[in-house]
Amino acid sequence: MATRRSIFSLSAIAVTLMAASLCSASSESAFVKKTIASHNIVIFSKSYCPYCRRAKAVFKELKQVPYVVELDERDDGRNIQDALGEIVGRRTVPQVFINGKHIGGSDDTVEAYESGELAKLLGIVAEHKDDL
Ligand SMILES: N[C@@H](CCC(=O)N[C@@H](CS)C(=O)NCC(=O)O)C(=O)O
Repeated sequence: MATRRSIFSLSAIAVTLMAASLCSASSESAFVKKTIASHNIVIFSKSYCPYCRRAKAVFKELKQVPYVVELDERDDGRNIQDALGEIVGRRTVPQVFINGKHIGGSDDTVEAYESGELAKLLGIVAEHKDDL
């Protein structure tokens, strides 16, 4: 009898943990989607990452202020990175979005800057392009 009760309790705990983990996964995914929808320029970044610094430099050059989510400075950063990875199909940072459109990582952002695509997406005129 006691064994059956223990099995029941363990099953209940397992179900609760699974539900909590599913809930948390969907809340991080909702955070990523809401952030992308609420800001013109979003960079999911890590504060120490040189590729992220390069992506930020692009927007500084264009005199634009991105909304930056520093994943390494948040307790839920790892889960957000997982959710972001599911959405864009990549696990690296930075990941850059403009007006809801996924631009990609640092290399993609620099390429889009150099081709003039970024300025076009932002509706601005880029005077001259520095090497970044
Ligand atoms: N080619 C990529 C390189 C990005 C990259 O390697 N980023 C590193 C951080 S500097 C990364 O995401 N490493 C895995 C991690 O931090 O989880 C780009 O242009 O964005």
